Amino acid sequence: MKIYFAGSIRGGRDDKALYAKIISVLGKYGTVLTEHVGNSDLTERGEDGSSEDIFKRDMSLLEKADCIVAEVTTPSLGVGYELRVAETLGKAILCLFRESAGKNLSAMIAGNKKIKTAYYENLEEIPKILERFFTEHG
Ligand code: 6IA
Repeated sequence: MKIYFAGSIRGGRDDKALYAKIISVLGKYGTVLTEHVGNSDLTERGEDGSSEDIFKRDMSLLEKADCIVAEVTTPSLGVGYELRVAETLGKAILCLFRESAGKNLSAMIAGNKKIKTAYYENLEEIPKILERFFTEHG
């Protein structure tokens, strides 16, 4: 199973530690193609390489992936874009939204029947959510 994990980068790095933890749980189910999303050295300022190269590489990884798992609590244009591309490519899609953060989830995600959205409060709930998703889509 090739898993594309998506999480905010230029949209804000407040949840980067959480991304790293989710990526490590995802390792149980397959290969995470995008481990860099959890890299604590990666900042939102964008001095991290050519945008064109990043775009090309990520779109090619997304094509190769079997599914996409996105942590969507911190809103990110890039993550939203990736989700739409994944939908067009017919990938299985799981979004994770942390209700306790007090943010509002876009209706483009919450209202989309092609996207499974799991609402959670804390990290301890993630293994169960992933187990359910990969049992259905494994
Ligand atoms: O709009 P955002 O930057 O928040 O979009 C975040 C999404 O875009 C993530 O899910 C990533 O898949 C993708 N993305 C954004 N920036 C990068 C990036 N920067 N590298 C890979 N994917 C990215 C540089 C990384 C580096 C190791 C040189």
